[in-house]
Amino acid sequence: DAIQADGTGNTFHSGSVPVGTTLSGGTYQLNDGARGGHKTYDLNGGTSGTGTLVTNASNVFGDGTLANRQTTAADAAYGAAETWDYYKNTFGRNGIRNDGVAAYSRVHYSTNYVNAFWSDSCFCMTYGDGDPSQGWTPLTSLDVAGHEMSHGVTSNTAGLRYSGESGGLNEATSDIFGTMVEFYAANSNDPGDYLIGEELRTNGVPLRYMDKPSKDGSSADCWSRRVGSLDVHYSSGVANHFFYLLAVGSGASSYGNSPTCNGSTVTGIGNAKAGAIWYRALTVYMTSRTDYAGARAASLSAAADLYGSGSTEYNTVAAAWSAVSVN
Ligand code: ASN
Ligand code: ZN
Ligand code: CA
Repeated sequence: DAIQADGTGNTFHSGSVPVGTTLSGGTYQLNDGARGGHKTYDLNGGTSGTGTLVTNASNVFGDGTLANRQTTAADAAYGAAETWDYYKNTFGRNGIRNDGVAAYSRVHYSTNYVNAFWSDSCFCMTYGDGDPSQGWTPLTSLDVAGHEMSHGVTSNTAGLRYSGESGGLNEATSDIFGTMVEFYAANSNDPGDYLIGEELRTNGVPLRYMDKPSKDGSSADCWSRRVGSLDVHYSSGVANHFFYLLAVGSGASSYGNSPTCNGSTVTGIGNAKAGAIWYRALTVYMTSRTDYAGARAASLSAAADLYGSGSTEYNTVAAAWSAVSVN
């Protein structure tokens, strides 16, 4: 019979961490029975199917180096577990569909693949190994795992369409909750920040910046009528900037410097309240066609429900949207 056996993962990005495993027929599997039975598979360079379930004779997966192909599998398993726990322990959400059923993860997708993605059709997450010759490490950091799994949550709640302004809101939701997962995990090798993918490049340059999204050279800091014509990973900047201002505020901090678009000053209300407002806005008020004006209305409704209309939290939501030119 299969029994639960908490294992150890020696990851690439997050050091030595616990991973949920199952002992079956004398072999340990990367199969997390405590979190819906989340399994991690090795695609071994393939691009379809599940490849092989990651198993080992001992209950230790990976050695922290890329010479051991179970190392990135441990990263993926850990990221999925922290994301599951974040949603469960913060919002009482029992998995991506809130039905207790796990997704699964696939690592070693294709060759030199510099991306990761969520798929609704397989109900799974997939990670490339990056491209060492271009300075990219495997795409299995905590914030990326949280980002991809959160695409599943968005898909099963608001269903934000992946183009135009709703597409930017979809992407921002993944950056926001990927970041909340990174803070939740409190991993000393990959501590919380408001950068996306800061672990991925050997030169340390992140994919995106929530404090001032335009630092990446392409993302929007402020809403304008043309924002919906940008790639969704750039129109997300407006909502990422909103969230940063709501959580941290506009002043310079150890996390960055976040100038507002209207010259105002915003005092942050912290990650816990900002995250709760965004989660309620996403799961109760947003729909597939919600745009930036609709996101302002949705998050104000959420803040009113949680903290009261006219509360400091409610007023900060209004001020943070105005500070990114969503009026
Ligand atoms: N990693 C990307 C994302 O999750 C993949 C994509 O472009 N959809 O946004
Ligand atoms: Zn995304
Ligand atoms: Ca990060």
